[in-house]
Amino acid sequence: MNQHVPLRIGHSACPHDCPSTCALDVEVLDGKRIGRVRGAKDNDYTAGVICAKVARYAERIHNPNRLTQPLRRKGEKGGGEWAPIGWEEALDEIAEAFIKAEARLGAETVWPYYYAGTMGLVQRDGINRLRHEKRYSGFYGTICVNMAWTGYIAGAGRIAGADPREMVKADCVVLWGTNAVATQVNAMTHAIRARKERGAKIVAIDIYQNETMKQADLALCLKPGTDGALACALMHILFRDGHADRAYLARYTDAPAELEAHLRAKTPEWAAAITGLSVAEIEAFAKLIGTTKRTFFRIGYGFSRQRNGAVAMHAVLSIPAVLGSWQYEGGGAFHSNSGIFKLDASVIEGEDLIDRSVRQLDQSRTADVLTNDSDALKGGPPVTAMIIQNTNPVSICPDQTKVKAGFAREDLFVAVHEQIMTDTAKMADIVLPATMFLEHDDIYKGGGHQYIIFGGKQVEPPEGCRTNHQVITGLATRLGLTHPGFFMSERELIDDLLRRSNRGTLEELEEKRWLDCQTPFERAHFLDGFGHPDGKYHFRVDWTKVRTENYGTVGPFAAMPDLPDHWEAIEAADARHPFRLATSPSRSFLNSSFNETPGSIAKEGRPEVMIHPDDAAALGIANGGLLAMGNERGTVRLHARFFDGLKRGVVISEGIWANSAFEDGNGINTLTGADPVAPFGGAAVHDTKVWLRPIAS
Ligand SMILES: Nc1nc2c(c(=O)[nH]1)N[C@H]1C(S)=C(S)[C@@H](COP(=O)(O)OP(=O)(O)OC[C@H]3O[C@@H](n4cnc5c(=O)[nH]c(N)nc54)[C@H](O)[C@@H]3O)O[C@H]1N2
Ligand SMILES: Nc1nc2c(c(=O)[nH]1)N[C@H]1C(S)=C(S)[C@@H](COP(=O)(O)OP(=O)(O)OC[C@H]3O[C@@H](n4cnc5c(=O)[nH]c(N)nc54)[C@H](O)[C@@H]3O)O[C@H]1N2
Ligand code: SF4
Ligand SMILES: [Mo]
Repeated sequence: MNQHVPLRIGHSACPHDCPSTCALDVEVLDGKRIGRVRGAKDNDYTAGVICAKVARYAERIHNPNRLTQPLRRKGEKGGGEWAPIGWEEALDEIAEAFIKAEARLGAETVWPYYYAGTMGLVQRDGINRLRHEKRYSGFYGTICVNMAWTGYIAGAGRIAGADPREMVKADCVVLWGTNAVATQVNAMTHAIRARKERGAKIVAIDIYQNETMKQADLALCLKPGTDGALACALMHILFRDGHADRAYLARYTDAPAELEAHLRAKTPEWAAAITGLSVAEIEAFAKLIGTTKRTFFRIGYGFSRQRNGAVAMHAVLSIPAVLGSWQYEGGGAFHSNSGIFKLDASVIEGEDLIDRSVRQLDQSRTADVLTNDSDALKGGPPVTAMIIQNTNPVSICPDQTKVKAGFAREDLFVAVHEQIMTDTAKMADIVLPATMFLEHDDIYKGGGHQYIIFGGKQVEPPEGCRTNHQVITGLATRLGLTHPGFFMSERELIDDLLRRSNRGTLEELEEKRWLDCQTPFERAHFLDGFGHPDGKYHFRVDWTKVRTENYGTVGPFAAMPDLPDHWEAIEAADARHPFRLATSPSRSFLNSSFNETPGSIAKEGRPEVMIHPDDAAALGIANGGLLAMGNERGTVRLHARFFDGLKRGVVISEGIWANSAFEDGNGINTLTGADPVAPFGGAAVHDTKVWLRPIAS
């Protein structure tokens, strides 16, 4: 192999579904191969630091297992037998299948299905242009952010917050329900700088002693699904001890007196019983934030993946409002910056063609949609044709047994455009090989920061791979579509997006590499008003009105608390299912991505479940022993790992392994539920009751 003398350093952005969206410097070895990938030093958010799995991206992009040839299924679905076919033939067959399905059952029987395997706006969202022009069923993408964003908007009115770089000016950084060391390493970079430079305290709140908790000065390990209780007790203490900022509350919030009265019963003793924390732990945390004006709440997604997640998010976000932390540089909260960019992607997405009467099918309920549940189908026709890009539902969607049954339906035609032979690609009728990000052009916006970054093509793809845009335009031509976006190149679409958004041109962006879209301090800290019409932070919530775009009304609205609270809606353990399972992220995989790369597999080992040694002893489970873990949805077989950094009755299985990595082919999502989460849908992947049983070897 060519010994790593880079021809040049190429510039890009990490396309993966990670809040960090790192600015990258890539060693380009020749026209086809890359060497090391590094974080851009001159980007002040990335600050030269990226995760190990992307640093060794060469092993993913040059993986011998990459798909490079369109394939047609031979034999039964999922049987693993394929015939190579040409690209033109493959696209012809997909277009024909779509036309036939539509003729039989109407356009809504076709479901273009995509998610955030790439976060590039052109390659990820271009599929919407196809579906809008054809009036195919819409994709209501709920699996990741729905509960979190609903809870955040309920309080703050929009998805934005303090400049994430301000964390270095904080005197206390609270990492709430995010395993930042694994899932967004840059948040850690900035938090640790605050500790080094200002002696800031780092607090982490999670349900096990993960790598982030180990780095914290104060690590609070609570029971899953009890964050709302902790938040209420903290606010109770802040009012009790005179640390609530009454002047701020009067000016910037809707119902401070009501909140204070409501919190009177939410004592530390009350919360200790619910959370499993000690009263002393709760008091110590409250004292720290009560006496530290510059407290920065970095609020993650993890704790929102519970059936009470939206309520919990709102309760947690209410703490900085009680403290008035928003007034200070280095204070306030940050969850996501999705609300600040205001990019006009109307051409990429074909927005001029949107027909709002077309049904939206809920991603989190894929199991029900594909097994013809009439509620999930909204009374419309079954789904009988799909094209899938950038997602791996047979692995990552809840209620996997049903998902598999859906994909096995003989009357369902599925085309999967993928980089590798995933669990989903295995179930396809046609498989199309996809480019990776360094092989195509795209534009990215930060979730965890405020930059727009251009990611230009650096190397030629393997012969046979095509971009998402090429596939979508290839289908559009065959379907006779006319939207101008189908006749533009990727670069033209990016340039158009920038110009429409008053963000300059592609040429300018290419030269600058990134654009800082940070809003001014006053706005980022909501000092010019929160995002509601009255400009106030809302402690009082009418959950029916939180989201205007809502395709999955679930409720139960009447049961949801209208002030910050602990809501008992989780899947509580019971006599038959004495454990609560969370499927927390692994450091070396990114959802199901990288679970195919040798370096990541070596680091993660094998599918395991972490269990408290005392629980294991009571069940006769040996360390490393094979066990069955199950509930009414199904059973998985994996190995036990003793771990005393979690509460008894809680078990953790890190990472989304390929289904084939499990002893019986059932992946971890066999156990998780596809029931829609309140109030507008989503997947409670960390909220699952299970039983465990040793398997004699
Ligand atoms: N290495 C790696 N990085 C990733 C990902 C990955 O899979 N691996 N996934 C990417 C994606 S798509 C996303 S959305 C982000 C998500 O990143 P995060 O915001 O970090 O969210 P999660 O990964 O869901 O979970 C974070 C933590 O929440 C904990 N948790 C679970 N239930 C509770 C609870 O009830 N209360 C509290 N306090 N904590 C709880 C979990 O144990 C976990 O440690 O990360 C992205 N980055
Ligand atoms: N049990 C459990 N389940 C979970 C979670 C959990 O924590 N626990 N997390 C949930 C969350 S937060 C999320 S966001 C989802 C994520 O679920 P997915 O979106 O399915 O996950 P990814 O692994 O990020 O990406 C899927 C695929 O996109 C492909 N891909 C990447 N780039 C491109 C491209 O340019 N073109 C094409 N055609 N394909 C591409 C990759 O090869 C990969 O196989 O999983 C959810 N499911
Ligand atoms: S996966 Fe996240 S941390 Fe790793 S390089 Fe990509 S954006 Fe950065
Ligand atoms: Mo996600």
